[in-house]
Amino acid sequence: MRTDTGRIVHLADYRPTDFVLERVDLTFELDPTETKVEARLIFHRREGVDATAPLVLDGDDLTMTSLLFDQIEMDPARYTATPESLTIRDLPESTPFEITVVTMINPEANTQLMGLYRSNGIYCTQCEAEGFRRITYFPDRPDVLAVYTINIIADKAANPLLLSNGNFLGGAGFGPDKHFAAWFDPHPKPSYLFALVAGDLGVVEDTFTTMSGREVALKIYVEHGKEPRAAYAMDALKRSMKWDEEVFGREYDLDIFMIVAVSDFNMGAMENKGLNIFNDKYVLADPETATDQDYANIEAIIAHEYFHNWTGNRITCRDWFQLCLKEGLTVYRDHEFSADMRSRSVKRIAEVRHLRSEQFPEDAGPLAHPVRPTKYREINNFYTTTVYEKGSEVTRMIATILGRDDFKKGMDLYFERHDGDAATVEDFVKCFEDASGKDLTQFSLWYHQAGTPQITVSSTYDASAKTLTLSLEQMIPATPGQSTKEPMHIPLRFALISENGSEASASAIAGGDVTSDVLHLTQRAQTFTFSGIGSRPVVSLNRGFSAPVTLHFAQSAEDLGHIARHDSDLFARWQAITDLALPVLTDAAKTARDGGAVAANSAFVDVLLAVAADEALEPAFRAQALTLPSEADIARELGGNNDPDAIHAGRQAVLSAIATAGADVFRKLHAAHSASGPFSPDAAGAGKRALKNIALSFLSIAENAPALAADAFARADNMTDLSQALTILAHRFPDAAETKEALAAFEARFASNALVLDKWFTIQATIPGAASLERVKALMTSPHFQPTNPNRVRSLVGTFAFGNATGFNRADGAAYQFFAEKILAIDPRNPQLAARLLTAMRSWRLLESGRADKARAALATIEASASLSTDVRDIVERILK
Ligand code: 0A1
Ligand code: ZN
Repeated sequence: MRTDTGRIVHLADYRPTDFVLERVDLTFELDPTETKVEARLIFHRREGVDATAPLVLDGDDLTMTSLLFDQIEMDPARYTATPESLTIRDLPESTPFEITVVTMINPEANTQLMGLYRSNGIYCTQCEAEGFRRITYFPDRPDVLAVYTINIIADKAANPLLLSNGNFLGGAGFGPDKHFAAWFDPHPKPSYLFALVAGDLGVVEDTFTTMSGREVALKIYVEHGKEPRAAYAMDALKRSMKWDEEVFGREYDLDIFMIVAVSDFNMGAMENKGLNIFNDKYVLADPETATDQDYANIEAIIAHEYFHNWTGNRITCRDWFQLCLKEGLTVYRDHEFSADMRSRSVKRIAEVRHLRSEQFPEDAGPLAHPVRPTKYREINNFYTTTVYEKGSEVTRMIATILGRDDFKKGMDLYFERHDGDAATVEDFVKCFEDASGKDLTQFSLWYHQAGTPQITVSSTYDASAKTLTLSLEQMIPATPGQSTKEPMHIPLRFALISENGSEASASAIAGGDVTSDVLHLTQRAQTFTFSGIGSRPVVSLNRGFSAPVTLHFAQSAEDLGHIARHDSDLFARWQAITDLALPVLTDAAKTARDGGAVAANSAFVDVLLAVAADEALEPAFRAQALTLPSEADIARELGGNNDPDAIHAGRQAVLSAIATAGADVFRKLHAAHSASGPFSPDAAGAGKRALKNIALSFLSIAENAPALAADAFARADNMTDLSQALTILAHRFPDAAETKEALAAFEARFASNALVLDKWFTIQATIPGAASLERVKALMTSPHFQPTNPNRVRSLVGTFAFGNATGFNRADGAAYQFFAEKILAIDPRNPQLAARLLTAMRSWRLLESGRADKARAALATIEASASLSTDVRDIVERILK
């Protein structure tokens, strides 16, 4: 484990390497505990670099067994090798030279899952961000691009499959029991895109013919017997390849594209050139074992990793500060892909829910950082929703400001100008400026200023002058290291909706820049005047969530109801429903806290039920509308001194009021969508199931009995319906006999399917209430729980900490202490996993003081540990600061 050195990396210190790497030849002799890695590296000194400058290579926990210089053993006086670096002196001034380094590594003992490790008997690698240096000494940074040749030698019976990046060169037997394979990747790449896989796996094969007529072999490798569950991933891959050609003009560039699913993986998946490695959770699906959400995730992540081939691999990042250059852009691309494959508005609603529940709290708390940070202590901690999701929103805003055509021109220019480069955010933005002629200087603040902009809006209508004025003021909150902020360029899509629902057209505008339906807020305070407005319109602002901001716009319930019923932008309709719901829910939380009886506002309930019953609206949208803001949303809205029990109780009371008032509507919806035809994982089928299941949830509340959900559980013919029914049973009726039976039946039926049992862990870990801590502790002793597998840990401990506000924040602080113990136990084994889990405590300051004190004490326990990883130390210190 890398323990903390306190070293901080600054963007301002960037400079190119002293030596240019020309070629990389690696030979792996695989062995579970003693793998030999021979690296032959050809370098030359960069022009202008001091002739005495040594070559310094990165390492992490390495043991070197030999070092040759131009094929001859090197004089030990000329080098210094430590586990963390190899420094070589007295090197030629300008001629190329070859270094041959041999290191010995132990894949079996690699529990961090960085570098070369073994997962269920499969050798695999994870090199982003700094895992390659755990394999061999190397200039392990993204601006060092080279062409790689890879030789793999391994026991033939145990490892019939030997894979690496690029195209297959050939293979043969090697001694009595071994064989070897050689791979060559003609595309220069940084070390973080290196991959190797060896083992015994099943394969699903297909082909794709690219737009220029080349046939590409597609292979998805999974554990034997799981091949049928990879069919959807293959379908998603082919659709991704086609979409990237049609929408971005990007063609695949090798003869083969491979995906390998492994069961131990720290993140979702990895875009290694030509050889993506996936967390098996994001590959395997069939109706019996995967929910609609699983299918949607698989589609999105397969697309995301594939799209990286251009945005990330062909054009990579100069340094890790530029991470959003590949991640924000690639998330934007996968969002657009999913929007094209599914319902655009429903997809947008889901994106915004995710952004608000994950990124907004990050941006408002101690871990806030700019989309393009300027310093880090541990790069692994910067794979954040800010870099990914806010980074995507920033790209989306460029598209909004430029318009479709100029955005496309800018993207084309980026691919043309920077193919083969390790580029920067500035390079990216410049392409859009050059393509459109627009100045994006002010806009670029989105990359540099952290914090979610808060916009206060007011509107006045003057009937005699026929004018509407909109006054807006922006405030960007202070964030760690940034106390003052400059006004940003915020593009707000809008419409003025007249009484009959049509969109009013404004004849003249004063006060600022408005281009078609986008209002450009660029000053701290700005007033826009629209003239020629015959009657008072309702303002629909930030349509489609054109900017990732929070609006404070005191619109009347009538106006919000008008938008909820009439806006042609479905996202805006959903937003209006949310805006109606939030005050009802915050009032309910306050009332519950004071011990009063909660009464849900009937105007809100009427709007909600009208939307639910509106057959003109797609089922998936109606299901989204009926999914009230979460407890975390309510906590955020309340802003501080929060009592999770009161928030939960208030929300439950509002749900009950809706369930009672809408019982007839829900009964009809449930019946109408229950007749199941053949299962299809597409968006239409998923939408119907979502609406049916939310209706079932309200009906179960109205009836206050488990019978309906138990019946649904018994009749379910797919995992979405089954897991939804089980969730209703467990969360609503945790002590009912029906629930116990269903949990036991589920466990028995899926006892051999770890991914499905993760759902069983999650459903139980998120049962509200103080008793859940004991439940989680008991589940950790279950034979299904594997403490070394990240998916298992996340599905039990992670969902408890992130998704069970009442259980995790129980008033006596016992769950915080339990959590601190778990973090300290996981850290030495897998620091990345521990650090990510720990971010669940980032919003502790928003809790009421009793809980906040207990949370701080638990965090202090972690901080006091003498041997923390850099990952955990970085997070705990920032959270406590
Ligand atoms: N680049 C991957 C995410 C990823 C990052 C780090 C990893 O290991 C520490 C693994 C994967 C993506 O965006 O999909
Ligand atoms: Zn990515």
